[in-house]
Amino acid sequence: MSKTIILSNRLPLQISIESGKLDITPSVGGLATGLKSFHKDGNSIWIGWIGLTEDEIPENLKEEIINKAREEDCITVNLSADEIEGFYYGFSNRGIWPLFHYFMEFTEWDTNQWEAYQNVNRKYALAILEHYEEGDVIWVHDYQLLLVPNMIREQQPNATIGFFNHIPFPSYEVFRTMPWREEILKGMLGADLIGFHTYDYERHFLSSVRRILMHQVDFNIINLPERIVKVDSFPMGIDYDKFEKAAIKNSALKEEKKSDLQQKLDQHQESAPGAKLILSIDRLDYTKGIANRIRAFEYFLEKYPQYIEKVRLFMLAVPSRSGVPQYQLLKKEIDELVGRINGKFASVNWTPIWYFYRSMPFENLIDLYTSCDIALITPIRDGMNLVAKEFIATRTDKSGVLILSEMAGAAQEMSEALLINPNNYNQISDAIHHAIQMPPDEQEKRVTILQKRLKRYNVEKWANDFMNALENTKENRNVFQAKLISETIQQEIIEKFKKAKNRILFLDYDGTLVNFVNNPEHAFPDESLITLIQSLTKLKNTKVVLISGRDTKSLGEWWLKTPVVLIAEHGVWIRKIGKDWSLSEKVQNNWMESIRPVIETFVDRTPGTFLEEKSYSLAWHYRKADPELGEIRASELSHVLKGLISNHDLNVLDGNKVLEIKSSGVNKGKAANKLLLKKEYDFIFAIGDDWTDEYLFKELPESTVTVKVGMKKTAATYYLKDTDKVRNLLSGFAQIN
Ligand code: ADQ
Repeated sequence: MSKTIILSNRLPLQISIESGKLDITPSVGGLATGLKSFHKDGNSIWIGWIGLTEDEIPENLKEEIINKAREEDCITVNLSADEIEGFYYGFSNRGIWPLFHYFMEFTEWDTNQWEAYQNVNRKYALAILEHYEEGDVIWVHDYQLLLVPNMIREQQPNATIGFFNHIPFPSYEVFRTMPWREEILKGMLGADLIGFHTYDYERHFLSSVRRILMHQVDFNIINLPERIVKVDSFPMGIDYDKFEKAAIKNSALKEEKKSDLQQKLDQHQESAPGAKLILSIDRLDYTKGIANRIRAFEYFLEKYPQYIEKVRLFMLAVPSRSGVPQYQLLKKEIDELVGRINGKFASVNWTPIWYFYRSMPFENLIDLYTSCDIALITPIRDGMNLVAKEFIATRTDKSGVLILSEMAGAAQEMSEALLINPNNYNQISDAIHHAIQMPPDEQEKRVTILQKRLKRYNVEKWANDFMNALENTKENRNVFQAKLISETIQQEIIEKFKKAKNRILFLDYDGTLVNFVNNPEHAFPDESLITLIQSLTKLKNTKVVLISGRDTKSLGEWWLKTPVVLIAEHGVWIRKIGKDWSLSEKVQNNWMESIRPVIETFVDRTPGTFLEEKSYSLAWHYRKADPELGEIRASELSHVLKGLISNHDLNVLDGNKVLEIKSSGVNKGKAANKLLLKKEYDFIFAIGDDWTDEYLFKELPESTVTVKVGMKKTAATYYLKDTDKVRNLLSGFAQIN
C-alpha cells in the first residue's frame, strides 16, 4: 500500500533527556495536527531532525531514540553541531529567512553555509529515497529544504512530490539578489505542486521563475521541457476545535483551579473599572515587529493619555534562534525599549508593559488569549501568523478585537480585524483607541464572521486540500497525451523508417532543430546540424522538407547548398530542390499597410520587441522583452489585431514568443499536404515545437509519425524533451545503412 512521506526540518516530537532518562512525546503543533489524518494507521512516515545534535545525544541513547521515534512513525535524520550551524543558523536563518521577509540588510551570503545547506538538503533527500516506494506521495515543508524536491526528482523521476513554503516568497526584485537564485528555484521545481499561503507569494514566485529561469508560465502552470509544475495558494488554518474546547474548559474552571497566571490576570481586570488588556505573542524575531509595537504603544499613551493606568500591554516573546547575532541584538533592543517606556509611564500601582521572555505551556497561552480584550499583532512581514487565528478561535463569548498587520498573510483572510500598517504608529494608536471604544455588538459581529471562516478552513482542511491537489497532479500528467519517445519507441520509429520505401520528413527549424536565441538572425545552423541534414538527404528515397515561419532570405542562404525542400512563411513560399523560390499560395499582402502602424505602436511601447516584415505576413517578436510585460502586451495586441481583421481573410498566430498575422488560407499543414499529392509515401514524419506546427500534426494523414518538442498540449502522438533529443532521433534515421 502506498504511503505519504512528510519531510520537515524538525520532527513533530519533543525530546528531553533528564538524568540520563529519555522522554519523547508527540508535539501538538499545527502542522502535526493538520497532517494527523495522513499520519496515522502506519500509512505515513515523517522524516526530520529530532532537535538534538549528534554530540548532544549520549551514545547509549542513540538506538532508543531511533526506536521511540519509529513508534510514532517518525524517522530521524542525524545532524552534527557543524551541520546545524551552517545549514540552520547559517544559510537558512542568515540568508533565506531575512531575504524572504524583505530584510535584505540582514542577509549574509557565505559559500561555506551554502555548501552546508546543499549537503544537509542532500542528507534529507537521501533519507526520503531510502524509504520511498513507487506510488508514495512525498510532501516537503519549508524554506530549510528548498533543494530537496529536485534532489528526489533526479533519482525518482515519476515520484509525486509536493512542496509547501511556510514563509513569504519575496518579489523578484528582492529574490534576484540571492547569489544562488537559479539553484534554489530549480530545487523547488522538482515538485509537482508548490504551495504558498497567499496568492501574492505565488505570483512573486511565478514571476521569478519566468524571469530567472525563462520558463513558460501559463496562469499558475509552469511548463518545463519534460513536465509541468502547478503552483497554488493554500492559506494554512489552525486546529480550531482544540483552541475552542480549551477556551470553553478554561472558562468553566472554579476559582481555586485557575492557574496563577489567570488569577493575576483577573486581578488586573478588577484593579480598575474598564481596565483593558492588550496582548501580544510571538517568537522573538525581527520580522514580528515587536519594537514597532512597543513604540506604537508609547505613541498611543502620549496621544490618548486618558488611558494611562487603564490599559496594559502584556507582551510574550518566545526565545528563538538565539544563535544568530541579529536575534541577540533584537533581544537587547526590546529589553531597553520596555525598560524605557515602563520607566517613563509607570506609577506605583501600574506598569504599562508586562514583558515575558520565555515559552509558556498551552494552558497559559489559553489564559492569555481568553483574558485579554485586544490582540495586537503587528509583524513587519509574516508568512501567515497563526497567533491571530488562535486568538479568534478562543473567543467563545464573541468578545475581543484583533488588530492585525496587513503584512501578515493572515490579513488576506481576516478583513474583519482592524488592519494596520505596522510602520504607521499613528494608525496603530488610533486602532487601539478604536478597539477600546468598539461596542460589544460590533465586536461580536466581527468575531462571529471570523470564527465561521476559521472553523471551516481549519488546518485539517488545509492539509487535505493540498494533498488532494497533489493527487490531482497525477492526472495532469495524462492531459498531455503525447508519449515521451523512450529508447524503445525511438528504435521502433527508426525501424519503421528503415523498412519504408518512400519517406518524407517535415522538420520545423527554430525550437526544433536549433534552440531559440534572442536575435533570430543568430540562429544559423551549426556545422553538425548541416552535416546531419545532409546525411539525411543522401539516403535513398528520402525527401527532407524544412518547414518554417521564417522568411525566404535567411532560410535560403543557410540551406543554399543542401538538397532540401524549403517552405517559408508557414507555407507561402516553396523552394524545391535545385529551383528558385516560388509562391505556393496566391495570397494578398495589401492589408499590411494598415496593420503595420498598429504593431509599430506596440514596438515603441514595449522595449525589446521588434517587427519582422515578411513578404506576406507581419510578425511581432517579444522574446527579448520583459517576460511579464511581453505576455501582457501580446495578449493586448492579439485582441486589437483580431478586432481589426474580423472582415478579412487573415488570422493571428500565437507562436513561441511571437505573434504573427497572415493570410488565413496559409498554414504549414496545407503546404505539407500539397507535397504529398505528387507521390505515395509510406513513411511521413513531422516534428515541431510551437502552435503553428499543430497544423502539421492535425492535417497530415493519420499514419504520420508526429512529434512535439517540449511537453506542451499537442495533437502530436509523441514528444521529445529538447533539440538535442531531436538531433539524436534524426541521427538514428541517418545511420540506418
Ligand atoms: P512562526 O513564525 O513561528 O511560524 P506563527 O504562525 O504565529 O509564527 O506560529 C506560532 C505558533 O507558536 C502558534 O501556533 C502559537 O500557538 C505557538 N506559540 C506561540 N507562543 C507560544 C508559547 N509561548 N508557547 C508555546 N507555543 C507558542 C511560521 C511562519 C508563519 C506561519 C507559520 C505556519 O513564520 O508566518 O504562519 O510558520 O506556516
